[in-house]
Amino acid sequence: MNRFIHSACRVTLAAALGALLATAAHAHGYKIGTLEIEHPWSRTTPNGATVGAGYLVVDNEGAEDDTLVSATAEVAQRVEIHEMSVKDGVMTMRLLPDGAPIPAHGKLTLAPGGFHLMLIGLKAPLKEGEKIKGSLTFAKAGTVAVEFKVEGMKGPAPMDHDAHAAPAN
Ligand SMILES: [Cu+2]
Repeated sequence: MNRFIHSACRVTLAAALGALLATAAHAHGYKIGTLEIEHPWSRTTPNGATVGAGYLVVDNEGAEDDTLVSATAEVAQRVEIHEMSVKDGVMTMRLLPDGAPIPAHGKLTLAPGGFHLMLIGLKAPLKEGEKIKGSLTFAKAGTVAVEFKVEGMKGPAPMDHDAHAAPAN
Protein backbone atom coordinates (compact mmCIF):
# COMPACT_ATOMS: atom_id res chain seq x y z
CA MET A 1 0.00 0.00 0.00
CA ASN A 2 2.77 2.32 1.01
CA ARG A 3 4.66 1.50 -2.11
CA PHE A 4 1.64 2.21 -4.23
CA ILE A 5 1.27 5.68 -2.72
CA HIS A 6 4.91 6.46 -3.25
CA SER A 7 4.97 5.49 -6.86
CA ALA A 8 1.77 7.42 -7.46
CA CYS A 9 3.44 10.48 -5.95
CA ARG A 10 6.42 10.10 -8.18
CA VAL A 11 4.26 9.87 -11.26
CA THR A 12 2.33 12.99 -10.30
CA LEU A 13 5.51 14.92 -9.60
CA ALA A 14 7.07 13.84 -12.87
CA ALA A 15 3.94 14.84 -14.76
CA ALA A 16 3.87 18.23 -13.07
CA LEU A 17 7.53 18.84 -13.81
CA GLY A 18 7.09 17.71 -17.38
CA ALA A 19 4.17 20.08 -17.86
CA LEU A 20 6.18 22.93 -16.40
CA LEU A 21 9.16 22.26 -18.65
CA ALA A 22 6.94 21.89 -21.69
CA THR A 23 5.32 25.24 -20.97
CA ALA A 24 8.66 26.96 -20.56
CA ALA A 25 10.05 25.40 -23.71
CA HIS A 26 7.06 26.42 -25.80
CA ALA A 27 6.47 29.91 -24.51
CA HIS A 28 7.51 32.74 -26.76
CA GLY A 29 6.11 36.21 -27.03
CA TYR A 30 6.29 39.63 -28.62
CA LYS A 31 5.40 43.14 -27.59
CA ILE A 32 4.23 46.16 -29.55
CA GLY A 33 2.88 49.27 -27.87
CA THR A 34 0.50 48.17 -25.13
CA LEU A 35 -0.02 44.75 -26.72
CA GLU A 36 1.63 41.53 -25.67
CA ILE A 37 1.43 38.66 -28.13
CA GLU A 38 1.73 35.26 -26.53
CA HIS A 39 2.84 32.08 -28.21
CA PRO A 40 1.83 32.24 -31.87
CA TRP A 41 1.49 28.66 -33.07
CA SER A 42 0.18 26.59 -35.88
CA ARG A 43 -0.72 22.97 -36.46
CA THR A 44 0.94 20.41 -38.63
CA THR A 45 -0.91 19.86 -41.89
CA PRO A 46 -1.17 16.68 -43.95
CA ASN A 47 0.59 16.45 -47.30
CA GLY A 48 -1.40 18.23 -49.97
CA ALA A 49 -3.28 20.49 -47.56
CA THR A 50 -3.76 23.98 -48.92
CA VAL A 51 -4.85 25.65 -45.70
CA GLY A 52 -3.48 25.84 -42.20
CA ALA A 53 -4.30 27.87 -39.12
CA GLY A 54 -2.60 30.25 -36.75
CA TYR A 55 -3.37 30.77 -33.08
CA LEU A 56 -2.13 33.19 -30.43
CA VAL A 57 -3.26 35.39 -27.57
CA VAL A 58 -3.08 39.18 -27.57
CA ASP A 59 -3.07 40.86 -24.18
CA ASN A 60 -3.95 44.54 -24.18
CA GLU A 61 -2.55 46.37 -21.19
CA GLY A 62 -3.60 49.73 -22.55
CA ALA A 63 -6.67 51.87 -21.92
CA GLU A 64 -7.72 51.87 -25.59
CA ASP A 65 -9.32 49.17 -27.70
CA ASP A 66 -7.34 47.91 -30.65
CA THR A 67 -8.07 45.53 -33.53
CA LEU A 68 -6.08 42.77 -35.19
CA VAL A 69 -6.69 43.80 -38.80
CA SER A 70 -4.40 41.57 -40.83
CA ALA A 71 -1.59 39.05 -40.74
CA THR A 72 0.95 37.43 -43.02
CA ALA A 73 2.83 34.14 -43.05
CA GLU A 74 5.71 33.31 -45.36
CA VAL A 75 4.36 29.87 -46.12
CA ALA A 76 0.94 31.11 -47.22
CA GLN A 77 -0.26 33.18 -50.14
CA ARG A 78 -2.53 35.11 -47.81
CA VAL A 79 -3.87 35.08 -44.29
CA GLU A 80 -7.45 35.77 -43.26
CA ILE A 81 -8.94 36.39 -39.84
CA HIS A 82 -11.83 34.01 -39.16
CA GLU A 83 -14.24 33.22 -36.39
CA MET A 84 -15.76 29.83 -35.81
CA SER A 85 -18.92 29.47 -33.81
CA VAL A 86 -21.72 27.03 -33.29
CA LYS A 87 -25.26 28.23 -33.96
CA ASP A 88 -28.22 25.93 -33.44
CA GLY A 89 -25.83 23.01 -33.37
CA VAL A 90 -24.28 23.92 -36.70
CA MET A 91 -20.66 24.93 -36.92
CA THR A 92 -20.16 28.06 -38.94
CA MET A 93 -17.05 29.87 -40.06
CA ARG A 94 -16.96 33.46 -41.07
CA LEU A 95 -14.37 35.83 -42.38
CA LEU A 96 -13.98 38.96 -40.27
CA PRO A 97 -13.33 41.65 -42.87
CA ASP A 98 -12.79 44.30 -40.20
CA GLY A 99 -10.55 42.10 -38.07
CA ALA A 100 -10.84 40.83 -34.52
CA PRO A 101 -11.34 43.20 -31.56
CA ILE A 102 -8.95 43.50 -28.63
CA PRO A 103 -10.69 45.29 -25.76
CA ALA A 104 -8.85 47.76 -23.54
CA HIS A 105 -7.41 45.94 -20.51
CA GLY A 106 -8.61 42.73 -22.11
CA LYS A 107 -7.45 40.03 -24.42
CA LEU A 108 -8.13 38.47 -27.77
CA THR A 109 -7.68 34.71 -27.89
CA LEU A 110 -7.19 32.94 -31.18
CA ALA A 111 -7.59 29.24 -30.47
CA PRO A 112 -9.09 26.10 -32.00
CA GLY A 113 -12.88 26.49 -32.06
CA GLY A 114 -12.99 30.28 -32.06
CA PHE A 115 -11.06 33.13 -33.60
CA HIS A 116 -8.18 31.96 -35.76
CA LEU A 117 -5.91 32.97 -38.57
CA MET A 118 -6.45 31.05 -41.75
CA LEU A 119 -3.29 30.43 -43.75
CA ILE A 120 -4.48 30.12 -47.33
CA GLY A 121 -2.50 28.78 -50.25
CA LEU A 122 0.18 26.86 -48.34
CA LYS A 123 3.34 26.49 -50.36
CA ALA A 124 4.38 23.40 -48.37
CA PRO A 125 2.90 21.25 -45.61
CA LEU A 126 3.56 22.48 -42.08
CA LYS A 127 5.84 20.12 -40.16
CA GLU A 128 6.13 19.84 -36.41
CA GLY A 129 8.97 21.92 -35.00
CA GLU A 130 9.09 24.39 -37.88
CA LYS A 131 8.93 28.09 -37.28
CA ILE A 132 6.89 30.16 -39.69
CA LYS A 133 7.88 33.75 -40.11
CA GLY A 134 4.99 36.15 -40.32
CA SER A 135 3.55 39.39 -39.08
CA LEU A 136 0.52 40.78 -37.29
CA THR A 137 -0.93 44.21 -37.98
CA PHE A 138 -3.03 46.08 -35.45
CA ALA A 139 -5.14 49.15 -36.22
CA LYS A 140 -3.44 51.31 -33.59
CA ALA A 141 -0.30 49.53 -32.44
CA GLY A 142 1.02 48.84 -35.97
CA THR A 143 2.83 45.81 -37.35
CA VAL A 144 4.99 43.33 -35.47
CA ALA A 145 7.05 40.44 -36.84
CA VAL A 146 6.30 37.09 -35.19
CA GLU A 147 7.11 33.42 -35.61
CA PHE A 148 4.46 30.74 -35.47
CA LYS A 149 5.71 27.49 -33.98
CA VAL A 150 4.28 24.44 -35.67
CA GLU A 151 3.02 21.94 -33.12
CA GLY A 152 1.66 18.45 -33.51
CA MET A 153 -1.94 17.42 -33.25
CA LYS A 154 -3.26 17.61 -29.73
CA GLY A 155 -6.13 19.02 -27.78
CA PRO A 156 -9.50 19.44 -29.45
CA ALA A 157 -9.88 18.00 -32.93
CA PRO A 158 -8.95 20.56 -35.57
CA MET A 159 -12.45 20.66 -37.02
CA ASP A 160 -12.15 24.34 -37.73
CA HIS A 161 -9.70 23.79 -40.53
CA ASP A 162 -11.15 20.67 -41.96
CA ALA A 163 -14.39 22.56 -42.23
CA HIS A 164 -12.99 24.87 -44.78
CA ALA A 165 -10.26 22.94 -46.38
CA ALA A 166 -10.78 22.83 -50.12
CA PRO A 167 -13.71 20.55 -51.01
CA ALA A 168 -12.50 16.98 -50.64
CA ASN A 169 -13.70 15.05 -53.63
CU1 LIG B 1 -11.01 29.63 -40.78
